[in-house]
Amino acid sequence: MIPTITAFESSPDRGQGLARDMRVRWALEEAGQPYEVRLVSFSAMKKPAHMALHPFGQIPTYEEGDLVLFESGAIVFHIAQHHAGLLPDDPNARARAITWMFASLNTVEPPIFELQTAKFQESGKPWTAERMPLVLDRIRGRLDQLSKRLGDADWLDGAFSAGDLMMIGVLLRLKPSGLLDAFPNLAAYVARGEARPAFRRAFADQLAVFTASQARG
Ligand code: GTB
Repeated sequence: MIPTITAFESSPDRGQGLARDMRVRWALEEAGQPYEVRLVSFSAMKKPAHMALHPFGQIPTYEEGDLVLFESGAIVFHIAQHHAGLLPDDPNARARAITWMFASLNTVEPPIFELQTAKFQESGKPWTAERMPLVLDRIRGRLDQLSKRLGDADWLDGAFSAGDLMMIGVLLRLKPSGLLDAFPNLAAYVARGEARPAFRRAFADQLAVFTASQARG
């Protein structure tokens, strides 16, 4: 059964691949799994039909027969469990790859999310300028730790896994900030992810949504 995912109808990042459907598209491409995309507007996301799929009225969602999932991490995990190529067979290596998935979402993404909040939701507040150095320092602290762990390895734990896919998906959100530039091994790690054919196909598909909507005007 071909799954259907949801993505933004008009991409606020102009197709840079920063929205979280990109992780799901990438995982499906790595798995060689065809999929369909249903585009949703911001208002449709909050209507009952979409809220029935996603309790928080967001993208991405994933529908496959009777199964409906939300949360990019859970969706990528589901794909990785059911298709070869994203999780190692060895039980311990598999558990470590899953650990990296959680680390990306629970430990690395939160300070990065704070930056997005400070920039976009709190930009006009009188305390934003004072808060920003703290937000940036917390991100740099996490990047420093991650950079030391990665060292000169290609991937976080042996072969490329869903742990890398999620971690790179999270780090990509920092690209516009330039913060990764201070950590050349992390910048190279992200670039290695972006160079994967599956990433490139996923990126092209989500970019096409933006270019099509731009052409329509
Ligand atoms: N924890 C959930 C997950 O991992 O799936 C979070 C899902 C989420 O934040 N979805 C966002 C959404 O639907 C899109 S990805 N937002 C609409 C809403 O909440 O009403 C976040 C995002 C949005 C836009 C950009 N951008 O344009 O740069 C980047 C990331």
